[in-house]
Amino acid sequence: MTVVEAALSDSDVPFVSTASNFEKLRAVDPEIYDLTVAEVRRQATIVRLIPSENYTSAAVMQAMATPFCNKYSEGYPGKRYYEGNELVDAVEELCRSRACSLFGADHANVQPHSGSPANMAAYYALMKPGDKVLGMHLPSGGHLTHGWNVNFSGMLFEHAYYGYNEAQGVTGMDPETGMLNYDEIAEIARKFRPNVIFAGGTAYPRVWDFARFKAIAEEVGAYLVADIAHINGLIIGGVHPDPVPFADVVTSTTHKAIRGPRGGFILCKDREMKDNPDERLPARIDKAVFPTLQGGPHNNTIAALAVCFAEAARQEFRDYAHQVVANAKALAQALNNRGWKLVTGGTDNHLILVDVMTSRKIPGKPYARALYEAGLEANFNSIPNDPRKPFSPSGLRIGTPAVTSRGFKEPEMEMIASWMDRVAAACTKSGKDYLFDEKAIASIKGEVTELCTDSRFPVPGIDI
Ligand code: DSN
Repeated sequence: MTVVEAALSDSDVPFVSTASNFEKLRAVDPEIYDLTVAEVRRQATIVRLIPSENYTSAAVMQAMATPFCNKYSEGYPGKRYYEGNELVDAVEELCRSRACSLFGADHANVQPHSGSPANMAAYYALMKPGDKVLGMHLPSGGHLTHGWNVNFSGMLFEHAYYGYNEAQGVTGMDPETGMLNYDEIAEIARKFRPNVIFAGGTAYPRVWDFARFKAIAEEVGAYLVADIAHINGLIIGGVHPDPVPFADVVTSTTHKAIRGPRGGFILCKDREMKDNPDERLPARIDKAVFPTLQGGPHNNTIAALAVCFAEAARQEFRDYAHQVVANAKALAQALNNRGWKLVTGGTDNHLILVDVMTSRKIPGKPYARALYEAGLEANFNSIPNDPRKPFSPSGLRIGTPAVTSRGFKEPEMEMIASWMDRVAAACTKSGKDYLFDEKAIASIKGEVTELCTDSRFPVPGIDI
């Protein structure tokens, strides 16, 4: 039985979401109710290793399920286009001020619907179509919105990349170690003269040197944008350097290591604009979000984000962030001990990029599928200079934010590494396809389920 079949079937593991008992939903729409309950069960019975996913608390989920979702409120606190926004204003003010105090920022905009709109707003605030952006090469670990050619950012703006791809002549990353090479990035910036440099990515397992990026940006007269979507929680927890003192603009999603609802936010300095000293950056950012890019904000999401920021300000969250990194290092070490090849050799943060093809002669995609059937949820991913195509690349990306949220520590990282080994051993090549030994996978799945239903490891927001 697959993970999804098991979740949809009448399970003997009665998980319920603590955010709601779903009784109204069941009465009105039994089909969506059934899928919801199945998803609760699925999330509780898998080991979530996707580094960009996490579990929100019940309090965050409850804030999302509030009548704030009914309200239109184009504009900003104190300046709306609809009546009836006094309480929405109070929520957004709280959310903005919590964001500023958590990150030490001058200004926060908490309205972006997600990370891509947050980045788009940064472009609109800082650039004009045709201007130049320098960002991390997507297959080397960057993000679509950092100037990739099929994305608006690569279509509207001239772009150059740092990373490593020999055939495409992309440099800025050490071919042997996979570490960013800041001297090469500076050289690319000197030649390209970007208006904006993006520092940040989705699959770089090492520390971002924001001070160095700032020096490069200053030398070439560019704005620096730090996209901290992946590492936001680590920055708050003090386990990754903080970009706020260096970057002009900081963009982020809200649902990764920080454990909030799905959304986005932008932080910025209160500085004058290069193209108009009479204009200030916070006003430009706000204008770029509304009215340039978005209409009404999602007020229930903003309420939930405010709750997430309150949770993230507590000591427990700092402890959590430290354990995320400790777990990632333990998992990387356990994989290294088993002879897996990891891009950069290990990790400084929450994620690990595994070169599955070199390690076990299996592409990332069939391996991720076999892992999932064994109850381990990860995603296939390109590695720097990947000889394979993006839809069937060499790598696998894993991370520890979600498993740390359910209380896994170093001993459980050993178990995960051992399961990863056994899943690889259960995969064989047959012609062009990769098959897996169903009996071996089912046996691993049994062990994974046992761990996931152990009362020591509850999923936030879901109770047995
Ligand atoms: N989709 C996100 C990730 O998985 O890293 C990036 O936006």
